[in-house]
Parts: sequence; structure tokens; C-alpha cells
Amino acid sequence: MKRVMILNGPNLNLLGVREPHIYGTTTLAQIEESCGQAAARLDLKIAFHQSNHEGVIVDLIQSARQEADAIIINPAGFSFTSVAIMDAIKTFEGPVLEVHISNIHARDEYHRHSRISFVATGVICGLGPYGYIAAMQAIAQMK
Ligand code: CA2
Repeated sequence: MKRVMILNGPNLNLLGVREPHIYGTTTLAQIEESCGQAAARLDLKIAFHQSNHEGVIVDLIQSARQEADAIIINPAGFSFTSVAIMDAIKTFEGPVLEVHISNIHARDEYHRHSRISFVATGVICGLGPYGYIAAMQAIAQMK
């Protein structure tokens, strides 16, 4: 069974609570629940995390080297700033799928250039919370 670490960056704990016109009304707990249901269907084992702290996310990516076969990451605001997360991802040998709930390319200039996309295996954005499930499906069918 493939092990997938799902990482969520800063402020995503506020999903469904603030700015629903941009990020929708689904909470992060509901996303975790649907990822759990999809994992059972797809025969994946998931570990779901959220942190507002860059160093914690770097530590989790490093631990994924031993504990996971694939990473799904929504780096949120760190997407556009974090060389540290980018460097940590480079050290992970399995697939890394970057997910954004919103379409970052339809937003302002600042939100269009994710540093993480330079090192991700693939990027899904604009599909809402379903993006996490799409990423899990992609990982399930990878050799
Ligand atoms: O669309 C996404 O998933 C994002 O990664 C969300 C980030 C944003 O900076 C990226 O451009 C796209 C922001 C996450 C902040 O989440 C909030 C949720 C509710 C209220 C306020 C912020």
C-alpha cells in the first residue's frame, strides 16, 4: 500500500471560515475526511498535516523520506516565498504533487509564480478541494 503525506501550509486551517468567495466553504477537516474516504477506495495510506510554520513543513518533508512514498502539498502562502520548502522537496525521491484550491494563474501577478512548481512532479490548481482527490488518484495509478 502506497503511503502518501498530505501537507497543508499556512492559514489553510481557516478554510471554510474566512474568504469563502475565493477558497469556498469546505473546511480543512472536511477535506481531510474526503481524502480519508478516497484513500480507502484507492488503497492508499495517508498522513494529513497542516502547519502555519515553515520549519515544521520542512521537518515533515524530511520525515517523508522514510515515512512516505509520495507527497501532496498545498504550500499556500509559502508557495511564493519558500526556498527552504523547495530545497526540502528536492531531497524527496518520490512524486510530489502541488495542489492549490484556487486557480493561482487567474490571480494577481504575485500569486502566479510558485517556487514549489519548479520542483514538483505535477501541479493541480483551480479544481477546489477535489484537487486533493485528483492528486491521490494520480499517485494511485503511478508505477
Ligand atoms: O488556492 C490555494 O489552495 C492557495 O494555495 C491558498 C493560499 C494562497 O496564497 C495561494 O495563492 C493559493 C492561501 C491560503 C490561505 O487560506 C485562507 C483560507 C481562508 C481564509 C484566509 C486564508
